[in-house]
Amino acid sequence: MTTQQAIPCSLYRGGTSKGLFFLEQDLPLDERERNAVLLAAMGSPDERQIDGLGGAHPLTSKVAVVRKSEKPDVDVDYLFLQVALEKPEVSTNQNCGNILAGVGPFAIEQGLVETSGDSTDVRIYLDNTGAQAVARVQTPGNAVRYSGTTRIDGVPGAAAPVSIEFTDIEGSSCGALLPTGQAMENLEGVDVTCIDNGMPVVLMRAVDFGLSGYETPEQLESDQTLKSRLENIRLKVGQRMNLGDVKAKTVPKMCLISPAKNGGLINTRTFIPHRVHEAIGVLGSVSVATACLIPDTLAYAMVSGSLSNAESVREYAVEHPSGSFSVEMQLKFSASGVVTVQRAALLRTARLLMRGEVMIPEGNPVAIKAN
Ligand code: NQM
Repeated sequence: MTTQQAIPCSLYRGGTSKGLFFLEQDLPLDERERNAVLLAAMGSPDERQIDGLGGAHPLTSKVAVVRKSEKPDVDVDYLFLQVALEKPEVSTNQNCGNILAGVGPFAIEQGLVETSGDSTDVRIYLDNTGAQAVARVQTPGNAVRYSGTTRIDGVPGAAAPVSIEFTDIEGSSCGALLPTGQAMENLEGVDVTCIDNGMPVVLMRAVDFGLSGYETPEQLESDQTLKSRLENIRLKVGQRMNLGDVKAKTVPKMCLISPAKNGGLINTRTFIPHRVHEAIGVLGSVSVATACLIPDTLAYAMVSGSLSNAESVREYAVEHPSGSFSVEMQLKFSASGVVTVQRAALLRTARLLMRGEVMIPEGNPVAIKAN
């Protein structure tokens, strides 16, 4: 017996992130109460998250809430929540493609989706922005298979692939692919490209900050002058990207770009937005790769020459601190030179790490800000 509140949940690694997965029916309906439960489950606010299951980094302080969908041609609805570390804040203002990789396996394990042979396609509605994805999960013998030979940079070892395909993610948070209406502009004395192909991202040249672009996340995080310059730009550009006041928001992401070193398209270091990503987000890399294909962006100038105008499906590798991230994109070129991304697909892996109940202390305070 326990006097704590026990709530069923699963812990998954999804791509290069980790988070708690809940069925919507197991959480309070009231948003403030739900957020209070999630903060307690993670152990926030506390930078070490010592009294909860969070991993003391934004990439391991994530939550997925899943329910059976009532929408046509959709199996499940997925709401992503970012639980802050140092503040009592839970935010729903962004998608997360890494955590998305765990949604298909979770939906099957929880009986929300039936398996259909050796692999099962799970059609997922991303509640945060209204985007849609299809995740293909390995299900031989009607069970989710987690082991396999697929390797992704940023995760040791190999696992079963979860392939994910997105359609129609242009402007998912900002309303337009180039939300400021320009491919490049100068803000606070720095050239920037603002783009949203699934994730709002601001691209800047690393060299414009006196950096090579190949620094480690720790080196960048310890540079307070850099961080405050980036935050200053972020707060201004957030308004221009139709995101409103972004002070307490996790978007836009701030991405320093430099030429690729290992045969990829471009090299990146991404602030998400205050800590530096050990790799790069899924939709974040789709946005960066897309920027590389649009004439007049900062990224295009850095990669031009490596692209062709063929309307074909191609893999684009975005380099990051722990390797590279491959995005397969299908492009359409209009006569006037406008490029549209028709489809983006990529490979992740995911693994169920724990299934059980998370304990919420009695008298858990409800003093929460929801964004
Ligand atoms: O861009 C981190 C992650 C992400 C987001 C972040 C992500 C995406 O790696 O789709 O996956 O940018 O906050 O989990």
